[in-house]
Amino acid sequence: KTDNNLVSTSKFLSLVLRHRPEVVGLQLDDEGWLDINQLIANANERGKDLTLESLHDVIASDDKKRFALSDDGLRIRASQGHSVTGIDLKLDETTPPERLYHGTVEKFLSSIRATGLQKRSRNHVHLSADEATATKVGSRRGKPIILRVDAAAMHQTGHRFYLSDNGVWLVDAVPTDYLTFP
Ligand code: HQG
Repeated sequence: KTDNNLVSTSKFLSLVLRHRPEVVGLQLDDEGWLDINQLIANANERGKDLTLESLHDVIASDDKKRFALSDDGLRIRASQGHSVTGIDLKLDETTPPERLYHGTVEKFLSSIRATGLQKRSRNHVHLSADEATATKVGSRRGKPIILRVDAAAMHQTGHRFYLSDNGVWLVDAVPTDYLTFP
């Protein structure tokens, strides 16, 4: 398998498992899982080349470990990044490190200063544990701007933090008071 195939399969899985399971005629269960054999069968029916092997390749090699298998190996889900509503990943609430980071771009700053970080189309605001990761996240949209989040203070005042299986910090929102702008 070439990297191109893996990337394209990873993008397809992100689409199905985070945003639009209906493209393969399926619904995620309450915790975001899909049955692997059903996913493959339905994808194949719709002309999408997907095999058990390519699926396992992507799970193992994906650069951000975006997908996880259930313990019994029969189901797959995205570890974070969902916009599908009504699912609960059942992540444990976790005490965050003192500081977290968010990578964004200039054009969003005035809005972020006004309303804080909001989840927009996704189910959570995504925060990074280190500036290098936040820089990569911001770079997807242009010249990255890194905001620092006072996670300790947020946590102390009762905001809940969740850590996805692939190391992304998830919160409902970050009020401006807890943000430091560059
Ligand atoms: C911005 C990737 C205006 C926010 C990454 C961001 C991540 C606001 C955009 C994951 C705002 C939302 C998520 C406000 C936030 N006003 N703009 N009040 N609050 N924004 O893609 O964090 O490769 O939903 O700064 O690694 O960029 O897909 O979130 O620019 O983990 O696996 O609104 O996506 O992972 O964009 O990225 P997104 P994100 P994957």
